[in-house]
Amino acid sequence: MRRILVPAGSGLLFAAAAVTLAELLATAVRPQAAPIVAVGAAVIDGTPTPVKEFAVRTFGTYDKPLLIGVIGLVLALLAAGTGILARRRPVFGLLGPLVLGVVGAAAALTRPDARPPDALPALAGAVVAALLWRFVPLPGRPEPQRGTGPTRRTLIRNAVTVLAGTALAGTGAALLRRAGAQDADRSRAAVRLPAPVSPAPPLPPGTAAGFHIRNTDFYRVDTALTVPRLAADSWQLRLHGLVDRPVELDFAALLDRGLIERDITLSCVSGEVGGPYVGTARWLGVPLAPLLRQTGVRAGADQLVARSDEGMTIGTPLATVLDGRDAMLAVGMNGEPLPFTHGFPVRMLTPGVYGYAGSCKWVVELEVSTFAAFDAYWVRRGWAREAPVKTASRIDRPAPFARLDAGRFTVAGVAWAQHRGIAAVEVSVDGGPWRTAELLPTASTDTWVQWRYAWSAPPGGHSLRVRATDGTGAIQPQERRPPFPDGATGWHTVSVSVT
Ligand SMILES: Nc1nc2c(c(=O)[nH]1)N[C@H]1C(S)=C(S)[C@@H](COP(=O)(O)O)O[C@H]1N2
Ligand SMILES: [Mo]
Repeated sequence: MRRILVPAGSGLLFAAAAVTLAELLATAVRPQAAPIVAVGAAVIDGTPTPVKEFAVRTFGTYDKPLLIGVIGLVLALLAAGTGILARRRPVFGLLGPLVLGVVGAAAALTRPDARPPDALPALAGAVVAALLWRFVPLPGRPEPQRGTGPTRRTLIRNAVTVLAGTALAGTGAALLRRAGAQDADRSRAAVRLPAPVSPAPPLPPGTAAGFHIRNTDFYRVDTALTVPRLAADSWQLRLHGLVDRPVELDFAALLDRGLIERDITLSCVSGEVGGPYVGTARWLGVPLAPLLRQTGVRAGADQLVARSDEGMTIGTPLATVLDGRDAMLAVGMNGEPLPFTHGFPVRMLTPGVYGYAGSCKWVVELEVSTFAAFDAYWVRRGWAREAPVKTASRIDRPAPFARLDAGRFTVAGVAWAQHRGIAAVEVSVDGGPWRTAELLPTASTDTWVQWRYAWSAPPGGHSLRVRATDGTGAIQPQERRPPFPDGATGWHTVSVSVT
């Protein structure tokens, strides 16, 4: 047993030293170059979309910590195995770290916006692990000849030294990372957003609670394994491509252009019928269309490609951005600077288009391009190039399988068809005739509409079903279709029992 456990432990110790060193170096190079995170991001990228959806569905927001945990576990098993193998075949002590280092470096280099130095942390970690293994004997190491090897005492002292060095490097990495985060926190705390030159119209009287979703409750969907923490003071936006006058803007210059304030509902194409990936906030931002026009968009361009700091690409039809809707570079959300999770310091926002095709968070680059020349991240994975939001409606009250008392009950929910607006919502009980629900007032076609329906609930099991009609008069389609490739359709149905 000891002949297995001791070399396995040494393998783990070398791996811990290598990964910790790589973490420390990554704080200098850039956080996405840390090997475990880089491998995680590469796994996310390479995972077929249905598997990704399954993971999100099954594990919710825990999908990413879980992925990191699994990668850590696999690495630990490989390291322990290498330690055991290396006891008999010393060459494994060199090969193991180098192979793992190359995997980590390759993962870092396949990040969309990778630069050569991104390979350094993983490679340096691997080289150091191999050197340690070669020159710093730990317990469990093969002895060249009986009796000539270092004493047990030396071996243990070596192990303790490597462990202490690892702890030191780990502490250093944690402190540096914290300093970086504090920098971003400080920058966000220092942001003073000017008052809008064009404020949002006041909410019409009669809007119910829950119209705006609090920032902490707002759904979050992105591929970022670690939330990017950019500082506003060093943020820059590059607007280039098929334009006559490319520009670069910093945060102050962006704010100087004047802000509009709008209530806009954002929704995710991966939302299931009745699902939670939709929310409304009061956004503050710089209108995008005038900025684009000033740069002189060239004839033939039909796509605006947004790139984020961590390498996401999101393509939006130029015609959509320029058609007069309130497409913006948003800097504020519900009265505060954007939260880091929602794109601080700047995100794009395109009302009427699913998030993956119009609302790039942590945006640092806008490229005027063509659909023929470039496929954005999700388009390469089979999702639709253009993604106008489909008309949808949801029953929020009663909850599925609720038990209700017989008598009067107010059925309530939301419906959305951003930029077309909602003209009507109807409710059907037990497949009976459609009855018109009451729509609470709204100020814009870009937001969801709250609705309610007074139901006299008779005892028994019942199903409630909702459908909406959008501003063009089109009824929400009944056919149940999954989110892939351009958004789910179908009527939300809720079963309840009344006693
Ligand atoms: N940089 C970046 N922006 C992104 C994404 C992403 O993964 N990375 N996801 C998009 C998707 S799929 C959606 S639905 C919205 C969600 O925005 P929220 O997280 O602020 O609700 O952001 C979009 N912008
Ligand atoms: Mo999304």
